[in-house]
Amino acid sequence: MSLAPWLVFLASCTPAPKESPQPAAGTGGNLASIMTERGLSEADVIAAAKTYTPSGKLDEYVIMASGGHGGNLIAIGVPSMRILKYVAVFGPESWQGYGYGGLGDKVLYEDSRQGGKEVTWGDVHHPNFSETNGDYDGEFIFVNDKANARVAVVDLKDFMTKQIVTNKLVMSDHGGAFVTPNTEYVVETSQYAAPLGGGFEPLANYKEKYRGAAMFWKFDREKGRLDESQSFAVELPPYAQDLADAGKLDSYGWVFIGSWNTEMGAGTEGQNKPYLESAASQNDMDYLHIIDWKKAEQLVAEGKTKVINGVRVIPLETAAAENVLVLAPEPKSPHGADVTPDGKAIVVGGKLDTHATVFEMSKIKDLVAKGDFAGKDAYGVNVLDFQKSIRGQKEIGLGPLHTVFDNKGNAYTSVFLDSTVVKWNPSNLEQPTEALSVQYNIGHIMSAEGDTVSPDGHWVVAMNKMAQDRYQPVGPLLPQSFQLIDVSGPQMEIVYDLPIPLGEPHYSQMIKADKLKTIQAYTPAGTNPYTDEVSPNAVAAGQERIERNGKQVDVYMSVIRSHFTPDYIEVNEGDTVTLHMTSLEQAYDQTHGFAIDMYNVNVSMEPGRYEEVTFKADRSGVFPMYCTEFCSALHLEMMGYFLVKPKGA
Ligand code: CUK
Ligand code: CUA
Repeated sequence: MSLAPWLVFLASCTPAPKESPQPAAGTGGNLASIMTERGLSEADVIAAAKTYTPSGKLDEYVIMASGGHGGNLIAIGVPSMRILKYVAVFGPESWQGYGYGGLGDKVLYEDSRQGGKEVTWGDVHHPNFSETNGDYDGEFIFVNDKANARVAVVDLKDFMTKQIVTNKLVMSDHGGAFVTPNTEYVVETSQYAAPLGGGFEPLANYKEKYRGAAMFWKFDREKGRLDESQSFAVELPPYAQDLADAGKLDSYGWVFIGSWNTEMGAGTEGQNKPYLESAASQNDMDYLHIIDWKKAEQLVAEGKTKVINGVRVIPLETAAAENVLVLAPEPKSPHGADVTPDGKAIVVGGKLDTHATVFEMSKIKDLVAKGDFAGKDAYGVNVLDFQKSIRGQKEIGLGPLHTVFDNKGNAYTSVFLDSTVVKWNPSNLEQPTEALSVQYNIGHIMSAEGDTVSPDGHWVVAMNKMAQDRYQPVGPLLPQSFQLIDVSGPQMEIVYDLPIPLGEPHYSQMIKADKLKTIQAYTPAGTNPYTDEVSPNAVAAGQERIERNGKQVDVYMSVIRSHFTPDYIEVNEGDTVTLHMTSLEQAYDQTHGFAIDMYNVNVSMEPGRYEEVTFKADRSGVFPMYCTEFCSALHLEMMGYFLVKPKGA
């Protein structure tokens, strides 16, 4: 990238001398004096020039980052690193009016963890864009909830959560939500083993009764929803499956999942046994799980499944016998399993090993086809020979976790204990590595279009767990920290630090912004964002009304600058009230909100949107209802009254 000559000139100026006639502090204007005042180096100014995005200019990329145990997603522009939106997914969010009485409640609460426990949060780990031919297509993004084994579908035409499905087999997941190259499936694999389908088993029965599972959620692109009835699972041993990735190109049809507890440590069990932590770290090798999902599909079609909680499951014995599941030893308590863009290799980072291990897909396929196995595990699953399965190993540093790729054949591995990003070449393991220090303790790493068959290069993001001296302190709970790294030059350079003031973002993906085709309004007015159809209960101007049927009161309301019609609703205590609200706006950015004070009712009314709120008028009194978005000069006047007559009045 070439800098404007004036900037190169100014940036390379030595600090202005004291007696300089240049403006003094606070009077602005001159780059050299600003650099002096603020103590900026030339490199700082170049970093600023690479990332600063003037008012009115748009970013080239958009990151969708997990909000961790905040339960949401974060949209961030690149290179500016400006936060664009939090997308509510697994928890209520009042700005978006999600979880406060509107239609979104059905998505959020209806399928919230079965078994009678209402769950109002999630732990988002891995967002994945929908793909077409192995490339992000910008239509949807999927995320998993590690805490409650759920997967959500977010529609990128309006950045709204449209569906949440609950995994009915397992209690927690981690290897999700990964998509196959044409989004045939959204893959969700378990983490902590438990009896499949729920139910009680003592820990002493861990090996016999506890299991993991790889869930293949069928994606119906037409409907934009996961189709539970077409989904299936593969039963897995209780090895604490970890990160997963779907094969592409040469490895299309396969899924890879790491694991870290092949020891099957189950904690102290209240006796004199080691903690799970140390029990799970005994073996030098754990197992990379290699699943042939094309073959799994066949077995499902042939009915070679058992049904648990309504889910078709390929039993472990069948998966083992048919080589739907094959294992390869991987060192040691590994974390990431990342498929290279050409699909020819799988890079595994061993948390307790100093290497990245590169598995070779052609070798794995050959060995499986020839039935050349080194042995079987305790469940009869075929195990490949380690040396025969790999391309090689690369010394990376202490605690390699995740690996991403650029457009020049390079890999970038996050190294947790060393706090570095290490650049290396998975096709040429002799090539020396290059390390960049990051601040601090990097977890995931991400690159521009990095999980596609054709990464873009230029940008890598270090997603750091710790940030103790990077930002103004805000109490003992600190933000996490994203560092934007320019990898376009000969050396990696950190060009921006972004604090993430939410739960711990585990993974993220970065998409070319022009792939996103968002709508400006719901058209025509009265469109239900969850069905994409005009609601039969939407109203045009002049059709607004209140209908009473016994104790049911239906209010057909329109919303437009700067009034609700009707703006006065009177009901009796004990009535059930349903508000059918139609925004009659079509102008971009003309959003209203609708709230009823003291009734915990709050929805967002983007242009053209239909909303519906049903609640019981169980408290008598006078309750103002008002617009929560500053929508016009008469925004404050956009209000009305909800009156509830006390019983017997
Ligand atoms: S995990 Cu968090 S740093 Cu859930 Cu992908 Cu590796
Ligand atoms: Cu409508 Cu404020």
